[in-house]
Amino acid sequence: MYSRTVGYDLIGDIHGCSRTLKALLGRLGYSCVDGVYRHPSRRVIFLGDFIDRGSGQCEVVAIAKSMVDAGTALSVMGNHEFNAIAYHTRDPVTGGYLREHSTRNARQHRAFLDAYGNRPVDYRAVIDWFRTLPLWLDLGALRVIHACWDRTWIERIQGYQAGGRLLGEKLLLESCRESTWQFEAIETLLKGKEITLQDGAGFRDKDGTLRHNIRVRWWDRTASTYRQAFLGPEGGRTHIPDDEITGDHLVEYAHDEPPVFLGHYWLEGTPTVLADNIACLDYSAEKPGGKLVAYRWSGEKQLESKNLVWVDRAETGANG
Ligand SMILES: [Mn+2]
Repeated sequence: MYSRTVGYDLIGDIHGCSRTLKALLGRLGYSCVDGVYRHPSRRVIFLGDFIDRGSGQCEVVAIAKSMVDAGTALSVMGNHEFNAIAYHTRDPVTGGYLREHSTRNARQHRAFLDAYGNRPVDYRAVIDWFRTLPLWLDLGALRVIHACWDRTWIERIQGYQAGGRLLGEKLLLESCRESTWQFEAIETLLKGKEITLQDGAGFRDKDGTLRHNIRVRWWDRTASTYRQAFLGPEGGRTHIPDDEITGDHLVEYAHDEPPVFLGHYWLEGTPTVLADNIACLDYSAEKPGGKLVAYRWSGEKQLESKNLVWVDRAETGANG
């Protein structure tokens, strides 16, 4: 059925914005037939982070899951799906939840918990579905991961799980214990490479939380200061010290490696590719001024900004 597939449309972090998602699928030429969005010759790859924040939690999950089930889409896991699994799952040893039910964690997860509050069966089914999402996809000519393609961690997980790229039971448990290598691996792959600012320097993030770590342009050999290496909303950059970076912030990703697609980084402004073979498609779909962004990939080795397609949040209404 999909032998005629000529390309993939990669879609960034949706965060419960169902109207924006439907508008973007329409713009890309997908139509809903028998309850499943499909395209005559293309498939979607979702970059994860379907949930939290927006008002269309259940509908976003339903659209994505129906597409994956029908083979009209693939998807990787985002850090919000990982957190949802850990929030739901108990540690078999301590009996406590793998992700603490603290006020802060509950607040971050509120829209999702509320959406499924009266639907415990659906809630469990969604968590089960999240557990089927791979941590990365390597299709040969393109790669997909939520935040950072770090081959060292990818290979270590493959060794640990006999090649598996799913979140196995052991990996889930170990990655929720902060002193383990599995914790470090999942942090890097799903939440990005972070470095600590010098001398206790800090900045306030979008939620007003004081942070001492920044997410970095992990592939970028030209970035030599903390401010240059910062990867995130432009508004945050001016708060980052322009001091030389001490220590290592790089993950090797050569210019001749296959294109890799990322979500995660809350970018702002006009979407552009980050490098010839790296594109981030997270443009803060749920924030005022945000966009839901796709890249129409048709086999090219060198990514081009002209292949980016998006829907402004404002077109579909607040929180849409
Ligand atoms: Mn996200």
